[in-house]
Amino acid sequence: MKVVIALGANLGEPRAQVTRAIEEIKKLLNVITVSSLYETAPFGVPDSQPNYINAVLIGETDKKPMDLMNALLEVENSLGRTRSFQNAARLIDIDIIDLGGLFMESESLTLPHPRAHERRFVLEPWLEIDPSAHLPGRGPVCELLTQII
Ligand code: PH2
Ligand code: MG
Ligand code: MG
Repeated sequence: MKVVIALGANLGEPRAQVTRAIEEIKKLLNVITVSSLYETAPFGVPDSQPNYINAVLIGETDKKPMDLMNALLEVENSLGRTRSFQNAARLIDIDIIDLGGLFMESESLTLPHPRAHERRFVLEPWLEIDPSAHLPGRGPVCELLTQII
């Protein structure tokens, strides 16, 4: 199945952590395309947070959703991620945006990512590596981007 994964970091050495996370993800699945690294202003969180480094990758995997999510959580942990509160500044964040167009909602995983459509820091890197990207249930990524202020 095709998988779209977003990465973000805004503590420590964000560029190094995002790059290392991509290398670790290459050990878990067949990574096909990786976007550039984007420096972005913190979105939906206090302005006092440092800027983020964001990227998006597209890959191919046979893993089941929860298995993939748990493997990605292990990558986060191996890079030193700790959790205090939602949207707290972090060393690394790895989110599944879309997994083969699957819709699911459980306590620990919602697919597609429920807030991806409003996040420029996800849509812009995604569009860079897939000009015809489509977010299931929301529409073409190029159109979603025009709806964000
Ligand atoms: N992640 C968040 C909240 N806000 N803002 C930017 N620019 N980049 C992020 O990765 C990000 C965010 C929660 O996951
Ligand atoms: Mg996130
Ligand atoms: Mg996350």
